[in-house]
Amino acid sequence: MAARKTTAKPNVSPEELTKYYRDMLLIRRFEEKAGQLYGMGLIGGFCHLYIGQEAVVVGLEAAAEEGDKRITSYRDHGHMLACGMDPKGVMAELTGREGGYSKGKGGSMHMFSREKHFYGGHGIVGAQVPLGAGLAFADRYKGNGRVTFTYFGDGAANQGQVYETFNMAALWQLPVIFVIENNQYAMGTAMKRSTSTPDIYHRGNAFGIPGEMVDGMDVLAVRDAGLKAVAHCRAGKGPYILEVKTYRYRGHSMSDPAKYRTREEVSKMREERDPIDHVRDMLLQGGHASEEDLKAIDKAIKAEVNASADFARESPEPALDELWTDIYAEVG
Ligand SMILES: Cc1ncc(C[n+]2csc(CCOP(=O)(O)OP(=O)(O)O)c2C)c(N)n1
Ligand SMILES: [Mg+2]
Repeated sequence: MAARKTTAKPNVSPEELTKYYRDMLLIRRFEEKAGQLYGMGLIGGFCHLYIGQEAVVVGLEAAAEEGDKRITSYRDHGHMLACGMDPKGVMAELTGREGGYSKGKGGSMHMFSREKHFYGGHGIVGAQVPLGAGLAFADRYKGNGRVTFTYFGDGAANQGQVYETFNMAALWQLPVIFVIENNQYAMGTAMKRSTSTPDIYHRGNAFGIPGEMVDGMDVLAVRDAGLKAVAHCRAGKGPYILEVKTYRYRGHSMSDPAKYRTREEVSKMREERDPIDHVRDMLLQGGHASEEDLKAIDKAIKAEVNASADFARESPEPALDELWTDIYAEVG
């Protein structure tokens, strides 16, 4: 794949580049494995894969600091892995096992980690947007300098609650980055059939929230935009919008008939814009890694992903009395 203009002279160390490569590849291989386990009947219910969109979370995590928060929709496995949650716990949750992050009771769309400041995993489209502003409100109240990354899709961007949230976030100058993961489809509906303008990064104009468009297939472009947004929030200037243009290679969920786009459209993206191939080319062309080095990384990641699948399969299903636990928070 040809090198892209945006990163012709990248401001990145070989170590950072290798880390982004590794982190994106972990998500890709993990998701492929999840797809396989789903096909084998080991994962029930909904399962929305993130394949193709890896540069978005890896780029933004590179802009985050310890203590920053993240919250997203149901297409959430990539976000969990990128913020350092354990692949074993994620895979075990996908398969509904006791060793999962929600003890096997949440599944793909409902996992959380206080330790990693990951606040879900939300199945209702747009629901995480006001929650993300609430997390940022708490941080603003405490004055702790933390930022919340609130991710949602192009489809969710047409929801009314998003604009109520924009208003409050701007009014109270909340340290929240609204990340619109524009993968160009909302289930089977192409953006041009649902959305009045081709770009949505300016939707904050009416509220005085700055926004910008980012190439979501380029991890460095995402990281740089993330750093700018984070600096804006930490300086107390209020919310920021990043519309990150990306693409999902797989269906909306595992039960997607995929009749709304051509195979050619998907393969063109895969061949010409793949975010992992892009970094791979940069590593090789820059002389920072050899084919053997990259093979070794791939091998180690496959082993890690296989270990997560083995852990998931060996972990028991939750005991029946777990039905009554973790329903209400303990007070006091
Ligand atoms: C309130 C609500 N309406 C409808 C749905 C069904 N639904 C699930 S995902 C989805 C599309 C959302 O698309 P987008 O926001 O672009 O996110 P993507 O799946 O592309 O990541 C819809 C309509 C839902 N879960 N919640
Ligand atoms: Mg979408």
